[in-house]
Amino acid sequence: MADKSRPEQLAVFGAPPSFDEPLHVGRPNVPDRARLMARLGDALDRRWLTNDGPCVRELERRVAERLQVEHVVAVANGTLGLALAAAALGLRGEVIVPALTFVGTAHALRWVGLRPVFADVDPQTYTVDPASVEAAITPATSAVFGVHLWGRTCDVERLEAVARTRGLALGFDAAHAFGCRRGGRPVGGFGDVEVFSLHATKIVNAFEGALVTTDDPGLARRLAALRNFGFEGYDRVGGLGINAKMNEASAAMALGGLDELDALVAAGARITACYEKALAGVPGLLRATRGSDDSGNHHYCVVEVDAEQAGLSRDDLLDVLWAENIRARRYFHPGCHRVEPYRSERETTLPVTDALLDRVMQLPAGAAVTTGEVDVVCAVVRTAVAFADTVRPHVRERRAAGSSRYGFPDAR
Ligand code: T4K
Repeated sequence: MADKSRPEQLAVFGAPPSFDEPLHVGRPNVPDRARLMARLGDALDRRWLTNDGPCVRELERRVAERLQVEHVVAVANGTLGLALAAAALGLRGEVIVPALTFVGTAHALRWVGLRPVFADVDPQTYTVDPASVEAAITPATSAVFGVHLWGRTCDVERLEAVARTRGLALGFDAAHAFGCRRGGRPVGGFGDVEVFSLHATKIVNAFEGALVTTDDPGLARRLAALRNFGFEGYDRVGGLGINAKMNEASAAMALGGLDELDALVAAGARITACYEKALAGVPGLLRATRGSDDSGNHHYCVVEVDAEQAGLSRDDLLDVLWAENIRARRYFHPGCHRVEPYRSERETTLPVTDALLDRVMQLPAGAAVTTGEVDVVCAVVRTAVAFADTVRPHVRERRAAGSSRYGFPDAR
């Protein structure tokens, strides 16, 4: 491991970068290849490649068992999963969501003609604040969709109480929360419906894919029809649908991830522990706490940078990391309420969300990262903060001159 203990050893000052190849935050977990190839081979032999095939059915059955939920409907991706969930619930008008989420949460609702209304989040858990949700309810509101951001579960109990008393549907974007539990219960059975993304960057991935979970048989039936052009049987189209089916290759990939889920969580926990140890005591670098009833999947490492205490802003630190080829990300900047089409539609002020969006940064984490790589990331962070007075003017000068590498066009 290259020595990065002095500022002149940092790549931002011209030293060689820590990594020759980019170290990404979303490096996919790749399951056992032999088993994956065997499953793919079986699918090819069967000549049944999509349309509710055996791998999809096995995935749905096994996930239902694991998550202790009655129905699982596999679909092509999380965005379509959210859109179909909203359509199957028969939502109208406004749906309250946090703005601190991937833009896909809001876009999904918009594609089915709904208006996302943004609520603020809790500064400790980063999930939607039930009090802010209540304040955003209008006569046009039909539902609340919480987001279990970075595997931190929403305040499900308070949101359920709000939904019940105000007569609203309740869904969860559980894109980040496969394998997470709240109060001992697996995420998947909360609210009316939950949607897990199986995008390549998620703990279990299907290349692209998603799972919609519910205990409501009617909802599950509508979801199954919606994902397949509205077909309710041969030649029987019961209504509007779309093609949101999961194919067999995707399901085979997801089954491989599911086989390994416990090991992935355990490996991710080792990475989390490594970050916690190596970053403890670095001034201005905060890790949000987690409630004792909330157990995560250890797929994400998110830190908040307090610029005053660290002597560097989050963006300063990102420039230092990117120069090292460490592709940390400022998810989910600038926030859904500050991107089109939502920005032009209504002025939304969300003090906690806005403050977090200036401070948070996602570091490479999860089972696909090694503890050796984490040691390097942390060494760079520690040196940057320890020599903040030297680093800060330098990176800011580079940024002003347009030489920041963060998000540069050929980032891959
Ligand atoms: N709700 C939430 C809360 C979500 O986070 C997402 C998806 C959704 C809903 C929608 O679910 P899906 O419809 O996607 O199933 C990426 C993903 O495309 C997106 O799926 C994901 N969230 C989001 C958090 O990340 P970008 O625009 O940041 O992608 P990109 O290309 O910059 O890649 C992200 C990082 O992963 C990079 O560091 C590169 C790395 N990467 C990516 C891929 C695809 C790899 O190392 N290997 C890969 O194969 O959106």
